[in-house]
Amino acid sequence: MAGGELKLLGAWPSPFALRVKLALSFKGLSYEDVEEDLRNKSDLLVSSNPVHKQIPVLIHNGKPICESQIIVQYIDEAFVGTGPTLLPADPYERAIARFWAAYVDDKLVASWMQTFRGKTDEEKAEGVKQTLAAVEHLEAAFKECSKGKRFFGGDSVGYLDVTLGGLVAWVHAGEKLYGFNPFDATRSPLLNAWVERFGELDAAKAVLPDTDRLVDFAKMRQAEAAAAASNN
Ligand SMILES: N[C@@H](CCC(=O)N[C@@H](CS)C(=O)NCC(=O)O)C(=O)O
Repeated sequence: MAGGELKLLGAWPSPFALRVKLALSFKGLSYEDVEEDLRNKSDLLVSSNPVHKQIPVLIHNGKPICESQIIVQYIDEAFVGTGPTLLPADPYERAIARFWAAYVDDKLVASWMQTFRGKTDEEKAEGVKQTLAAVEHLEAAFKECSKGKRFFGGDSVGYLDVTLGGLVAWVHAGEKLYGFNPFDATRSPLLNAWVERFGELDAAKAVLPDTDRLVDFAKMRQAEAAAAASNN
């Protein structure tokens, strides 16, 4: 069912909400952008995603869709003919793109978060190790999927570009905050160049938040966590 009303329940720093915003931006779809307060979730969010109560949720003509990767796939399928197609047309290539998209969340995001949030230096160091192992696989995946072209999707942005694209602003913020860029030019030259190339696209620039704003947000959250810990 193409067309109709689109409403996105999100939170501006969320890489998962950014993923959905990127898909909508590349497709050229307009939508109502609803900023959720995750400490005081709206009734609409809770009733739209009663299982996880998480953002992002896309509401299309009153019907909610949850989970960022599923939302991006839905957008691609429900708005065929509007903007570029994100998922590969070939079923095998589509399966490969979905495999790597799942890998991004299961391995890269999970271990990268541990580098920020690990409770001890050992936990953080293990996070760095696992992140770099995931990046090594993703560097090879870029080579395989892009076939020597500019994006995972080939000449233009595809599903994996959008999936990983939600993290691009955090790559820059994380580097500023902790001096750690998982996609550094020595270990992963293809992904390092891809991060820059992706961030330069107009449809991405329209959506990705400013690095300094993310840095300030992360520092504020760290200060709150430190204050809470010292009160316990
Ligand atoms: N697997 C989910 C992850 C979504 C997620 O982690 N959302 C976070 C914000 S980044 C959230 O809503 N957190 C609030 C909570 O868990 O209570 C997706 O891909 O959409």
